[in-house]
Formats: sequence, structure tokens, C-alpha cells
Amino acid sequence: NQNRGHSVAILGAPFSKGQKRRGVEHGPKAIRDAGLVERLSNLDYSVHDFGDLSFPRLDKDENFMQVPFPRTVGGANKLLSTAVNGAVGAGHTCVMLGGDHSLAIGSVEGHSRQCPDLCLIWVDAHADVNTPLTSPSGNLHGQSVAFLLKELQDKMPKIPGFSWMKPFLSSSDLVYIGLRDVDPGEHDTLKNLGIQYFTMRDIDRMGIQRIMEVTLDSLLARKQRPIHLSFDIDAFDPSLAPATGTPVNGGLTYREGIYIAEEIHNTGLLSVMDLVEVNPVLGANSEAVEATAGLAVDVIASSLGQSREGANAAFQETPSPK
Ligand code: NNH
Ligand code: MN
Ligand code: MN
Ligand code: MN
Repeated sequence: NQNRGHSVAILGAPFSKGQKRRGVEHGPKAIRDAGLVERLSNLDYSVHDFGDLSFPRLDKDENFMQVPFPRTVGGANKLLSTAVNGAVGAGHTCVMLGGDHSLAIGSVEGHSRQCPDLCLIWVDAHADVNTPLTSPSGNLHGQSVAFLLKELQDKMPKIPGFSWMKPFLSSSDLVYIGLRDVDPGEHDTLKNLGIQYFTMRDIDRMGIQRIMEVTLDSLLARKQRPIHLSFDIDAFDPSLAPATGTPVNGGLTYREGIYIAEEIHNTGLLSVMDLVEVNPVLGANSEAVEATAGLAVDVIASSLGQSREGANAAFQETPSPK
């Protein structure tokens, strides 16, 4: 098996202050309870579960403009960045379990310290590229990409809690898949910076096969480089992933989501992935929560090489009867 000798690090990030709905901090537990470690072990990885990070609580963290908890979110991401940097530096493929999507700031930043030439695939109903000045909600989970992009820096105010990081990503190093709820300021940024994005309408028109071909071609054709996959579970249709904070109708089918993951695995270049926004408090019942968390495990397993063709477990040869 090609995964033998390869190792996966699991980092839990129980954090919810990048948005206003409580419960997403229980995402890592829900995803582990759905059988993540066993599924990855069955793929013949050596799995290192580093447990959950513990994020310091600040007693005082006043809004910055209309942005809540800026120092708390900044501090959590600084900690996460160090953890991801360490895990990648130690040779692991890293899986970060959120938590809300503001955590991608630290996850991608920490990854970039080891892999400055990384590229980013953002699978989400939302573009998460608001700035504090364009955000309709103020929530930092809708602004993560704005912190990463070099080209957006003259539009970003100095936000308390984030002095530790500098933007490092070029807009040509990023592709979005699954968009269907983009704010006016975000749309303007996507257009102005010429960012490559595929909405659900594009998936309807082109099919997911063609979209993955174009995505990987545009990111990897010039040179092979490490991939950061940031997967927001709300990219899926709410019928499949109901336990999430901002569901939007008309999302990815199960097969489209798994195909995205499989194609990324097949590059052999996946280095870090985030699986975020599973909120077990928001499921209508335990079935809804288990379906959402189980889907998260399926996406992670497929990204790491679980194949619908089979050939996942070690097998010598077909036994013959004596
Ligand atoms: N675009 C909205 C905002 O900025 C919603 C973002 N919500 C998300 N993003 N779940 O993935 O607040
Ligand atoms: Mn998101
Ligand atoms: Mn989203
Ligand atoms: Mn493989």
C-alpha cells in the first residue's frame, strides 16, 4: 500500500469565536466520534492524533469596528499556526478539525512557513474574503482569505490580535469551488483580483470532472507544489450536512464532494487539509449530527486516498483452495 510509512497528524481546534453561533467548538469531537482515526488507520497510515489545542480565554476583547473577538481569534490562530508548522515540519500530512473557518488563517499561515510555495483550494458555499469594511456580519470566519492575500493588503485595516502574521498568498495561488452565497464586496474582490472560482452554477454547466481538471491544471501545471485544502462542510447541500451554522441550499452532492477529494488525493500533493464548520449543536437530532460528521470523515478519508475502486487495505493475492 502506497500509504505505508506515511503519517497523518490530526489537530483538533475547538474554537468558535470567528462567528456567533456556539457549538462549532464541538466539531472535533463529533468528527472523531464518527470514526476518523480508525478510518485513516485502515488506509494504512500511521495516525498521530495530537488531541485538541487549548486556546486561551481573554477576559477583555473589545470589538474592532463591528468585528467581535479580534484578539481571541488572532491568538487562537497564532497558536494553530505554530502547531501546523510543527506537524508539517515533522513530516506529517496534517488534518485540522475545526472549529469555525477563521481557523484557516492560522492553518494556512503555519503551512506556508514550511511550504512557501503552497497553493490553496477553498471548498465552500462562501468566499470568506470579506474585509472588516465589507463584512455584513463582522464575523471573522467570513474574512479568512482576506488575511492571506497579498493583493488585498491596502484594503485591510490593522486588526488587533493579528500583528504576528503577514499576508503571503497570491490570488493566482487560490481556487474556490462550490460558491453560491457571495457578498457584494466579495464579488468585487474576486473580479478585481482575477481569482479563479467555480460556483455551483459552474458545476451545473461544466460538471465536477472538468472543474477539477481546470483547477489542478491552473494551480499545478507550471510546477508541482504542496496543496492546502480548506474544506467548509457547508459546501455540501444542507440535506447532506445539516449540522452547520450557515447552510445554503443547492450545494454539492455527495459524489461531487467525494470526487473533489479523490482528485486532490490523486495529485499526491495534499499537504494540509482543514475540515471546518461542523456544528453538532445545530443538528435537529442525533441522526442529523451523525450524518454531517460522517460526511466529514468520508471527505477526509477520500482526500487521504480511500478509493471507491477498492485496493484500500493490504492484500497479497487471491487465495487458491488446497
Ligand atoms: N459571507 C458571510 C459573512 O461574511 C457568511 C460567511 N459564513 C460562512 N462562511 N460560513 O463559510 O459573514
Ligand atoms: Mn467558510
Ligand atoms: Mn461556508
Ligand atoms: Mn493513494
